[in-house]
Amino acid sequence: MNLKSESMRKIIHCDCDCFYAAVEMRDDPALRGRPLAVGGKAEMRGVIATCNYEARAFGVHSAMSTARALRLCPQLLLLPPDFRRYREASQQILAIYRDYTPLVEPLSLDEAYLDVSGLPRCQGSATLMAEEIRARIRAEVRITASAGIAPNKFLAKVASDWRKPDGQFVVRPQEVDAFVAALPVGKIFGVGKVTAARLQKHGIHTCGDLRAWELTRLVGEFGRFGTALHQLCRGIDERPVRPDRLRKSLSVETTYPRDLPDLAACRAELPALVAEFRRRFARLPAPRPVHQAVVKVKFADFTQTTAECVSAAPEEAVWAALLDEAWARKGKAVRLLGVGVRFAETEEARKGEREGSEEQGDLFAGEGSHPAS
Ligand code: DCP
Ligand code: MG
Repeated sequence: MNLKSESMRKIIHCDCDCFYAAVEMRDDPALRGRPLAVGGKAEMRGVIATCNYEARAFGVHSAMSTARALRLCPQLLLLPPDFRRYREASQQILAIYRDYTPLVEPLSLDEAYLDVSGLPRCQGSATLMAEEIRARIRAEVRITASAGIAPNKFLAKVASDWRKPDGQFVVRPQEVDAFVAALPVGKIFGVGKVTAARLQKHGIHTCGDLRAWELTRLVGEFGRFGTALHQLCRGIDERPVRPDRLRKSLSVETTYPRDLPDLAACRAELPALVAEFRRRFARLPAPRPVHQAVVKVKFADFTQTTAECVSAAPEEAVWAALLDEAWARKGKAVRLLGVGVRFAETEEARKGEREGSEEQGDLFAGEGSHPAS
């Protein structure tokens, strides 16, 4: 670890507020002030992609079934997504970021990391730069964004949520330790509900609590992820902002609170995983050609296996066949299922690899994979 370089970096994480809904309200101001969601129809077993803050007051949120959202908020206005306009806004926002620094790493249509270390603008103040960037998004794209400013990606991303909507929050280097100590472990990327519950059983709620576990214990419990946990709970995250980062894969996975006893139970979970995969796919900052479909199965004994096949546009049936193949290797209860794709290798991706890319190695690891719950 290099504490000095850590404390010297200035990372901004920018995230637009209720992005799809904000674009809809911008383009039809009559929609403002009333609860609004973007998503699929309830009759089609649709899901909410996002909703404005008026709808959130009723408890509506992203990934909730539209049927449930309408029960919570019967007057909810539901619009179908229009990705053309969302992509256009996303491009405008990225151009604003790139006016500040070439070190911009988009995570999805409405989210990006910027490394603004050492820039002369705004007297070098990342706080002022974030203010200015947000003011420009408001003026030029006519939606609002929130920002987190911190010495690394992990903390910048957590911080951008702190003053949402239309706000920003700074974690200064000298504040990192106290800020992280108080964070619930669930705020660490890769710690889903199941892992958080497992830690909670040991009396561990916050990152501060987790520091009591030695590295060997964390690695014993969590494998390679244990090493990352050991650093993250101390607020250490050395991942660079990678402007050329091209993901090699996209996947979603779910760890089930109760093991799935047999193949039929696994099959029954597939539609939900595939639907979540498709939503995540739609949010990629840039469309990519698909090369392979992949299924991951982790059995109750924690052994895991993946099955894959070449496919340019996988349908559910393709993942279903892979699931059968992977499950048959052990033929027992399952704790985790994942579905995903690998993208076709492009010249750019090969170049990125030569330059030594970190954090995009495994299909089902790191920031790219999310619990689908
Ligand atoms: N999205 C989606 N399905 C999800 C989460 C998000 O389709 N489960 C889409 C819709 C969002 C966009 O991605 O508008 C950005 O996601 P965010 O998580 O940043 O959510 P919002 O920008 O909508 O809201 P917030 O103000 O909380 O950032
Ligand atoms: Mg957002």
